[in-house]
Parts: sequence; C-alpha cells; structure tokens
Amino acid sequence: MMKLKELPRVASVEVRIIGIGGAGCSSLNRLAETVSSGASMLGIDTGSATAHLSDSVEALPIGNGFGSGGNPETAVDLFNEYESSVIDFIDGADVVILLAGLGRGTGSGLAPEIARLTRDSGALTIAAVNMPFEFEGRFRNQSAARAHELLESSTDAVMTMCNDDLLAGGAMGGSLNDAFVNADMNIAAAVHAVTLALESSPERSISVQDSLSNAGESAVVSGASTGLHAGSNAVQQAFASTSNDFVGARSAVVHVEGGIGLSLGQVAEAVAKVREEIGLDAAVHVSSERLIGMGQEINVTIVLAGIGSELPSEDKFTPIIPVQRETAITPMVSVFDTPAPRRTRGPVLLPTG
Ligand SMILES: Nc1nc2c(ncn2[C@@H]2O[C@H](COP(=O)(O)OP(=O)(O)OP(=O)(O)O)[C@@H](O)[C@H]2O)c(=O)[nH]1
Ligand SMILES: [Mg+2]
Repeated sequence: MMKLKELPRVASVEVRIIGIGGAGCSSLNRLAETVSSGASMLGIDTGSATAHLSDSVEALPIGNGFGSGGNPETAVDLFNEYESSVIDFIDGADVVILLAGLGRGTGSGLAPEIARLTRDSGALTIAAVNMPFEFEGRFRNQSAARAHELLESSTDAVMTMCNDDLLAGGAMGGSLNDAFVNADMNIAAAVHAVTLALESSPERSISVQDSLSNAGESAVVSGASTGLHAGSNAVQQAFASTSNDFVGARSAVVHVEGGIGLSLGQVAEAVAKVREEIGLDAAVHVSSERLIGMGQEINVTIVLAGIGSELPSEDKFTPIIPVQRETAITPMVSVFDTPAPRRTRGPVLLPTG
C-alpha cells in the first residue's frame, strides 16, 4: 500500500506511539502502513505480535514469546526487566500515545504500567484503547474495565472505542477478523487526527496539548457520507454511532478527509455540526485532508476530550482554521482502504469454546 506523501512538519513536537499487545501492535501496523507521521513507533508484546510489525516500527518482544496466558499480572511480571527499554524509547518525547486492546493480558497489564512511565517522564500521555465486544464475556469485560480505570488515573486522556459501537447499525455480513480490521482502522484514524493536530503548527500544537492535558474521559467517533451536506451528515452519523452524550466535552479534535473536491464549505459544515452536538464552549481543532482516490466520500473523525469535566476549556474560542493539506501531488491511497463507508459492518462470528 502506498503511503501518504511525507508532509513538512511545522511544530517541533516529539510524538512517540507505542502499540501494546496483539491488538495494539495490529493497530500500530495499520497506522504505520497508511499514514505518514513524524512519530517514532514501538510495538511491545509478550506473544508473537512483534514478529509481524511493519518495517518502520521498532519491536520490543517481552519474555519468551509464549504470551501472558491472558493474565495482566503475568504480563507485568514479564515486563519488569524491560522497563529501561521503554524509558529509553520515550526519552525526549513531548507526547506519547499508547494503543492497546483491553480485556486480555498484555494490553490490559502493560498499558497502565507504561502510562505511568511516560507520565513520570513528563510527556503528555494519551491512551487509545478498544474495549472488548460484549460477547467476549464477562471476564474479559471486567478485566478491561479494571485496566481502563487504571489508565484513567495514569494518563492525561483515554480515547476509548467500544468494539460494540463498531457493529452498531452496520450491515451484518463479515467475520470477526473484519471487525478487528475495522477497530484497527478506527484507532489509526483517531491517532492520525491527533498527531496531525499536534504536528501542524506550534500554536495549534500547544493548544491541542492543553486540551488533552488532564482531560480524563475521552472518546472517538467517526462517520462517512456522500452527497449534499456530506460533511454535516458524516458528523451526524458519527454521533449516532454511540449512545453516549458528549454535550459539555472540553475539546474536540476534528479531522475531515475527502477527495480532491473537498471544499472549505464542507469542512465548515462538518465543524458547525460538531458544535451543534457538543456545545459552543468547547475548543475545536480542525484539520482537513484531500486524498486522490477518495471520490465523493467525506470521512470525519472526532476525538472528544474532557467529557463531563467541570473544568472549563482554557481556550474555548479557538478560531477554527482548517489545515488544508494537499496530499494529491502523486497518486495516493487514503488512510482508508476503500471509499466504502467505514460503518458498514458485517456480522461477527462468535468465537466458540
Ligand atoms: N483493534 C483490534 N482489537 C483486537 C484485535 N484482536 C483482538 N482485539 C481486541 O483486543 C482485546 C485484547 O486482545 P489482544 O490484544 O489479542 O490481547 P493481548 O493484549 O495481546 O493479551 P494476551 O494475548 O492475553 O497477552 C480483545 O479482547 C479484543 O477485544 C485486533 O486485531 N485489533
Ligand atoms: Mg496477545
């Protein structure tokens, strides 16, 4: 797959991204293969996932490759002697983004541990995590909830994606693997949106870092649409994909992608719809990207931070200045494989046994 063109980075912010466990490494691969960012990337796993990382991703295999047996405590025990490798990797980072699927051993055990290390280093620490499908069972869901709680107290912001939301409203007709590919795409899109905002300009970078600092509960929603009012319809679809209420969120990072015909008016329409959904007080950071091969479709990814926080945003009236990124100099694929709506999902084959 062809990468997006390397774009000049204005801000000198150092972003490092760490994928943890099987799901974290899989989401990291997705990110590394489809978008170009200045961020260094590291994949960590107690199982075999580090053997399948993209060339541009550093690998930190933990233990003897036999995994954690699904036990977070085993993963933490195995990790102890590797702590210094992670400390070396995050040295000098301004922002560290952690990717993991919660519910089993490695991601649930190590994400909070690594968050503690990155926060101690002084870096803004953001986790982007998948919560398990309900059908994965009570044990995994409880384990994921515990890990999520630990992450809330050890990070600045936890961007949470519920796997069940990925199925909501989707056309039924796919495999479990399709569902996980979808989850990876959503995580990658969210991290892309945040890194773009962080790397765009020094002023915006500082403003986004302020928005995410100690933001607490966060979430990511995405939608896609075509036709008249595609911008606003994609946003509407994004918010309709979850039953959560985001009124009062402290900030939103909004990324709008479209084909070469994407207009500023469509971006503005999408942003107006976001404001309608979350209220006028939130700081909104917008970026947009034109991609060849994207056709008529518009994809919108919205990262909402500080949900339900009493804290007023420091810069609630941040002007909305879309960053126009022309990525159409050579033919490129978008961060999404096909122009098909991302929320068309198939049935999940329930695991047996
Ligand atoms: N995004 C994504 N999520 C996945 C994938 N596979 C599994 N998951 C989800 O992530 C959760 C954790 O699974 P893994 O990442 O495989 O587990 P792990 O963290 O490696 O833990 P152990 O293998 O038990 O050490 C699961 O409960 C699923 O909900 C994947 O390929 N992509
Ligand atoms: Mg694993």
